[in-house]
Amino acid sequence: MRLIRIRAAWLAAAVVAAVTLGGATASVAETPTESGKRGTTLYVDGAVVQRLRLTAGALTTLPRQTVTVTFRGSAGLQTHTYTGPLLRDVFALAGPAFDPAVRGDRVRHTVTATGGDGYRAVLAWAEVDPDFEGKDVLVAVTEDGRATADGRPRLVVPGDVEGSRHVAGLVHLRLSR
Ligand SMILES: Nc1nc2c(c(=O)[nH]1)N[C@H]1C(S)=C(S)[C@@H](COP(=O)(O)O)O[C@H]1N2
Ligand SMILES: [Mo]
Repeated sequence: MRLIRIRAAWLAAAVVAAVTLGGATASVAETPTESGKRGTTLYVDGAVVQRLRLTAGALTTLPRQTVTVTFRGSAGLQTHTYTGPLLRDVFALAGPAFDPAVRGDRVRHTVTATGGDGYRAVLAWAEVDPDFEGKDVLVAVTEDGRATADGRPRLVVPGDVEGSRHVAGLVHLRLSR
C-alpha cells in the first residue's frame, strides 16, 4: 500500500509540475470555501494523495473529451455538447488514496461536487472507474463550443435523464470514503 501511494504521489507531482510549466497553476489546495467567491479555482481534495487547486487555465491543458447530453432542465428537455477533462483524469492528478488492504475500497468511495451557490450532487466512484461503470463524466469547460457562461466548469453526467447532477459553477470536488 505504501509503495502504491508513493508512486501515486510521484505521478501526481509530475503531472502537477507539467501543468504548472504549461503556464497554468495547479498546486496544493488551501481550505476550500464553499461560498466559492474565489475566482474560478476548482478545489480537489478528500481521500487523495495530493490536494489540488486548479485554475480554469490548468483545466484547459488536460486532455479533453466531448460529450453530448440531453436532459430535463430549467427550460425543459435540452441537448448540449460539452468538452473538458474527464472527472477520473482530474482525480488521477490528485491520486485517489485507495487502500488495497481494504476489501472493495473503491466501491465505498463517493465524489461530492459542489457549485459556487452551495448546490451539491454525489456520484459513486464506481460510476467513473473503468473497472466498474466507467462512465465519461466530464468536468466541462465549454458548452456548445463556447466557454461556460460563468467561466467555471460544469459537471456533466452522461446518461442522467434529469439535469440535477450537472452541477454548474463547480468549485469543489471531494472524494470521500
Ligand atoms: N450550481 C448549481 N448547479 C445546478 C443547479 C443549481 O441550482 N446550482 N441546478 C441543477 C438542476 S436541478 C438542473 S435541472 C440543471 C439545470 O440546468 P440548466 O440551468 O442548464 O437548464 O442544473 C443543475 N445544476
Ligand atoms: Mo432540476
